[in-house]
Amino acid sequence: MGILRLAHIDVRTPDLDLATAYYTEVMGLQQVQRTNDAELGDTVYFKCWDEEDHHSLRMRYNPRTGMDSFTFRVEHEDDLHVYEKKLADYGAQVSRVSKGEAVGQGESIRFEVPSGQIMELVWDVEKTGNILGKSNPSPVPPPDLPGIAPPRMDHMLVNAEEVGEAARFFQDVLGLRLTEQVLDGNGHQLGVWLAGRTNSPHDIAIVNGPNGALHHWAYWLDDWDHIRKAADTLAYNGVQIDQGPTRHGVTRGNTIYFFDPLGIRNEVFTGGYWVDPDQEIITWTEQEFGKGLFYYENIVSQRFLRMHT
Ligand code: M3P
Ligand code: FE
Repeated sequence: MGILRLAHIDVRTPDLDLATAYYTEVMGLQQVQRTNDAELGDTVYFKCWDEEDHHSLRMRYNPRTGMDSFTFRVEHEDDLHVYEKKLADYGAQVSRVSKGEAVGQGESIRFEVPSGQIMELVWDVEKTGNILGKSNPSPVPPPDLPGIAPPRMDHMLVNAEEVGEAARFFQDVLGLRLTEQVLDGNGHQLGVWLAGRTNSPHDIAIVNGPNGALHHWAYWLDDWDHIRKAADTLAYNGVQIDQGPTRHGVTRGNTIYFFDPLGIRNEVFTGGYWVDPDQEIITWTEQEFGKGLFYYENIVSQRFLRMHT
């Protein structure tokens, strides 16, 4: 049993048309569906070209930018019962979302993580397939896809006032594996990187900051050259770049951070190392965290740490 991977992120934006133009034309995502129901209001679902699930991003109109929730997929249908019990034992309030209540997924469980974000676990996701199909698929997408066009979403980062408490929850209750951590001089965790069943260095990271906040989510690109091309696409379209293109010391990944037109931080990410389940944890000290964040620049940028959604 266990947590497989990040499934989708659900956010609010004060200009859904502008956001949709950016996420389709500049980021190069596929728009899956636009709905307007009584509960959610005007809502757009997006996915990347190589993703199999119905969507990986839900954006709905709301005057206040923010994250509604984030969802991870579990390995087996029965895992939801096991997690429901584990979460109740931990003291979390767990609610069931029934099939039919959310677009693209069946039954799920919802709860608040110790750092205040709303999280869902789901097994039953609607599999709509990638754009290549399963019959003699081409190995590459059509060359004329607009924008950056990442093949898939990779990871997300949330903030926590008590990183240690949040990390213990994700490890002990949800069973994610710690791959890297940043410790202050007293041995307290300032940041943690956690993996599900993937072999990537992180599916979610948690860094010190206000409870409930979303710092960014990241899309995977296949290599450094695609990161360079993404920087060209971003600059050409007048997108505000936050950091990069550069390399992380933590995860070793190549990266660019930038803001969508309504101020949500996005990242494109590649590289990183292959993580085996028995890999020993890598620890960074607070003094070396500048290199951990941005290896070439060796800076702890205040905008980078303080700005969040
Ligand atoms: C990443 C990553 C912070 C560190 C961010 C690191 C916000 O986004 O992908 O490893 O301190
Ligand atoms: Fe990241």
